Amino acid sequence: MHNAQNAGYDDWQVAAAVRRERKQRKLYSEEFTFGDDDYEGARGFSVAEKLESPRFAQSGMVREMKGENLTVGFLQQNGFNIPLLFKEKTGLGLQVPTANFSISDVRMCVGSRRLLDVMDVNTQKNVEMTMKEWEKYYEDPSKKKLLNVISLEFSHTKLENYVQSPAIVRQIDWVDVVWPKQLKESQVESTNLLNDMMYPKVQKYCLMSVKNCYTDFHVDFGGTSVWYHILRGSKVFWLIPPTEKNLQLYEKWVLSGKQSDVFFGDTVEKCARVYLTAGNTFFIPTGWIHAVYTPTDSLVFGGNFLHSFGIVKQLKITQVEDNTKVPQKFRYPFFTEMLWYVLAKYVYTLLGHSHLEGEPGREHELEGKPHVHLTHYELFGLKDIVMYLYDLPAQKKNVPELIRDPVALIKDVRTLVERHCRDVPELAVTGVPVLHPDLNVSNNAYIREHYEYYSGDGCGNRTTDNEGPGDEDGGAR
Ligand SMILES: O=C(O)CCC(=O)C(=O)O
Ligand SMILES: [Fe+2]
Repeated sequence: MHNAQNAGYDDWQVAAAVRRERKQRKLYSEEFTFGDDDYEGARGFSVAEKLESPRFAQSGMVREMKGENLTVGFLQQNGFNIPLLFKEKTGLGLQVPTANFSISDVRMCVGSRRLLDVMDVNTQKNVEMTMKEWEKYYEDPSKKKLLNVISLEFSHTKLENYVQSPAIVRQIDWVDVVWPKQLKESQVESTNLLNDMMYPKVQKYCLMSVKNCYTDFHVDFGGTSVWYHILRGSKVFWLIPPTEKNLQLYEKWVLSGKQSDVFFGDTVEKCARVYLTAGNTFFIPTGWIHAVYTPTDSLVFGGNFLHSFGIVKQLKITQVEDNTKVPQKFRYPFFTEMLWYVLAKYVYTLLGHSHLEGEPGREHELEGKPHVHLTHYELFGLKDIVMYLYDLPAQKKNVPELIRDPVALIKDVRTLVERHCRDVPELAVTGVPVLHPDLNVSNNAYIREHYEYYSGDGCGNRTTDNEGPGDEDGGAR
């Protein structure tokens, strides 16, 4: 789930991606002094030493909580700024398979021929292999390389039936609350080919790591927050808060191309180690810089999400990705389109005006309803989105086809911000999210007509059967 993922690009992008990657490689780690197959000595620091060093034995950087206390109300009150650790999954509304779930089970669920982006731990670069080859590697007692699978997104495979993300994530994830539902439902492809992607397909990952894997410091793409559940094995995280200073240092470190010589944790004031074991669930907020070590063979389920309590940082991280020239294929898919949908959904919810093609307004529903207060996270976030979109060059504004009139939408957001600028933070703590998934109805005859061909099998036959009359009724709300 770190940003060496989401491989998948169409033909016209390939050449550019290869060019960028070559450049990138130069930037990231000057040509390798050791053969690619040597994994001893290629690094200028010892992970073993970093695992021991008292320098990273800092406390207070993680908050331990009980599942039942991670609520929308908690986020409205506190935002989501520090990593959260849940020793047990009780109360999180999280569902995972039983602990005996094997790599072979994963293969049966996603298919032997599924292509995986596998990280070569030594080079921190991706190689491709099939699930079948991966299982063979995993079972091989005399491994010659250290390989790590951290970007197997398994939505739309059988595996998705065994994993339900934590309830809080489903309540705030922009994919669930603002992305047009019908578009998401038209997704059939289970790989992460951008060409076939109908929504940001980053919600469900299966991570399979063998003992001694190491993932170097990074920020998850798009400034996404992460949930991360250890089904089996254990993990060690080094965590660094995304202060202005640290993000600046991070950019410098990435651009220096000296990552394999310099342990980034050594260059910042505060960097803390956290040990996670089987049964633990970890939440990493927007922008936190982290590295991960795997002490024992591990199976982890996790997911990435954008949300309304971290908007300002999310945009800041996008800036960091621009500055460090992270290629498109390693970034949050449809990040900019998502911002438009976020604006449209706040306007729809609070002003009642619809800006989406085919969606009726709900002004009448709002008549006589009490004023809804926004948290400062949301209010400042919305202002920041408007500025961000305004500053983008025209060819990068990526207004979704479904947004009828982006200029009118921005105007409405300005009205909204004016109406809410005196909102009282205490009154914004209601326990109910302003953007409610139930308001994200797929009313949408327009989407159906225009995107129908995406949900076919390529022969003009529809292959999804989850668009029953129930869904269409939803549109009449
Ligand atoms: O578990 C790992 O090795 C890396 C996890 C992580 O930070 C990621 O996938 O983004
Ligand atoms: Fe990560």
